[in-house]
Amino acid sequence: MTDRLELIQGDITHVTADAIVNAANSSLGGGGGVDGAIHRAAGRELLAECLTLGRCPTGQARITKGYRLPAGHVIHAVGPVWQGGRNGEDALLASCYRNAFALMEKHGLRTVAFPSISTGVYGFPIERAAPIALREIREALERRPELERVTVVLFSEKDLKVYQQALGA
Ligand code: AR6
Repeated sequence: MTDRLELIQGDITHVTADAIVNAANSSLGGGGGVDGAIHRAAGRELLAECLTLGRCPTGQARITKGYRLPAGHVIHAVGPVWQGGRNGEDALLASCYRNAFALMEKHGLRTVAFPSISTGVYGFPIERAAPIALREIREALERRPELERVTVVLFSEKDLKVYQQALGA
């Protein structure tokens, strides 16, 4: 199972996969962080498609094409803003991963790359987010034999170490 899971350090906009996941906001209108990088790399047609989708509530996800990205699709998942940890943030974060996998199944996609959702601008502590992300990914790999590869792309070496530690724990 874990042979289908990989943790790498890098820029998710360079990843070739059936889908990459975007850490979006509810407007789906683009933003900073990984969202800004994905929109810049995909080109303006991505924003045009996003704007046809309406708002996406926190914890949910929407799918678009990948346009100029090497990835075929973008799954836009809206993570929770960290509010101290007692406002359902853990469950909402888990729900992003689950809904992303549900979209993959619906569209027959087999390979996917995730960033560390919510742990940038949205302030979710990465030490708490990593075990939640990895639990959901492992569960999806167990349940869904059609999934060929799940890659988590960490932007910094420090973030990669946090995920590696959580994977080993
Ligand atoms: N590749 C992989 N990871 C990246 C990249 C990249 N190119 N760029 C940043 N990261 P963030 P959030 C990492 O802030 O916390 C946006 O404005 C980053 O280091 O992108 O979910 C949206 O529009 C961090 O570890 O997303 C929303 O308004 C992780 O990606 C808001 O930010 C997530 O950081 C969402 O905040």
